[in-house]
Amino acid sequence: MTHDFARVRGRSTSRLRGVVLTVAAGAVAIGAAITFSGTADAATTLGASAAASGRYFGTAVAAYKLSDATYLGILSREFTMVTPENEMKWDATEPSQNTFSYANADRIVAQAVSQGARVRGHALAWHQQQPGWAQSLSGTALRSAMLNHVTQVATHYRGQIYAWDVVNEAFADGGSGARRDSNLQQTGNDWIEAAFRAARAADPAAKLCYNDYNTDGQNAKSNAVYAMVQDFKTRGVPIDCVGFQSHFNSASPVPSDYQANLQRFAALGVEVQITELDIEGSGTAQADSYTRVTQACLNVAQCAGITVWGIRDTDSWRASGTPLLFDGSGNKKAAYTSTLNTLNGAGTSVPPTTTPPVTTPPTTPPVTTPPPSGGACSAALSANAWTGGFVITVKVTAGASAVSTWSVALTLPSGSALTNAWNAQATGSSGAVQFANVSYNGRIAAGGSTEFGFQGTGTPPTAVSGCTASLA
Ligand code: 9MR
Repeated sequence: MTHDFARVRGRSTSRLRGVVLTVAAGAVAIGAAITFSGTADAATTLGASAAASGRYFGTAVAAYKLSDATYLGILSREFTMVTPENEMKWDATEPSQNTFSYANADRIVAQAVSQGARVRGHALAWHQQQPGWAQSLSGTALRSAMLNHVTQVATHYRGQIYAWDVVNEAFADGGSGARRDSNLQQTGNDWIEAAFRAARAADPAAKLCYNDYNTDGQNAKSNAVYAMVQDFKTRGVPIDCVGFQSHFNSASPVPSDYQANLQRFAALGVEVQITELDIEGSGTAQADSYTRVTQACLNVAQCAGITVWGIRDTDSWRASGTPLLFDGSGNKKAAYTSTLNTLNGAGTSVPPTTTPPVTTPPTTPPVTTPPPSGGACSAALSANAWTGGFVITVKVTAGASAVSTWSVALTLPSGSALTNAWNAQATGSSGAVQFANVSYNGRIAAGGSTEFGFQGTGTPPTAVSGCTASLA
């Protein structure tokens, strides 16, 4: 486990519970009808059962529901992590520029503290739920406003947040693997890393997450997020965790490679968190899906915990799909029981429900091009490839003199196509393509370097054909 559970409530008793449960499960496995007194207590809440394996179990919370006794009762009994459902979003916390409004979010944080739970902050930068004044900004004014927002809000909650969703839902749906077009994206492709850096500076103790939906299995969108996280890790951009929202229904069921996808992200050196779980349905089918998700988290050492997106079905943003663990009256559903039972198997050798092979793409060693004529710059390429697609990272290094602009050329194999590039302006999408610097990364100090990347379909290029630059 790489994450810090020091603040988990009842940590030492949780460990004891884990031991007792392991014994109990062993007894069951050999068919002995033995009841261990005391084990029932360990197994009766989601939070305590998750804590037995060092994990949390959380829920989204709405401030206006804290006066509902049934709601508050379940919240304080069951959950060890709390996410404000809307109260920490930009429109809620900064309704007018530079005027901050924290009352509702503060109430949720106070409730979390009073019940010994931790808080996931959600969300600092997002294309949705922006205040009107931000929606009307663009360019540098919007970039500055966004960074100021990140700084102010993360500073207000410094030391009180387990993990921040620093950036939410920044990638497009579908097969493009591209960034979502948004006002924030149009301030420059590096807006995400700028937000992460600002958040780290404001609250160094909070884990910083990227959070998204439709990234729960391996697909073009999750591959693009994967490439971004890998790039951030390579370049030292502060990122600690990836949130998988996990909103499921019959049209978008739990993917067969859910666990494998969590695992490949974990292998990048980030914590993985299930951040907004809800599964439409009822009865056994719904219960089984909750079991699969819960077991997947338990099977991935770096999966720190699960948060469901609300308490009762009637609290859900899509209440008609009855996607949660408690019914509208606050009764435990079959999905609750299956989730709890699965958590209580933690520490035993329960086999994963679905373990397709982990298809973490191999990283090819960097291929360095011969020094270009004039020696102004050189470029080294590394590829992550999978069947039908690839992500390339290119490191551009200045020669003995500083450069002010640069351009890298390469040829894509026949049948391959460029779909998306970052930190560079691409010309061409098949065959010979060129990548020129963007405004902020043209200048490279003598001997220094910068990186850009691109994604494509087909087979990856294996070499750069040239790097040219103008001297500064
Ligand atoms: O549950 C939230 C709902 O109350 C809001 O009206 C909605 C506004 O966009 O946001 C919902 O929460 C979203 C979360 O912040 C990000 N991922 C998707 C969630 C469901 O839409």
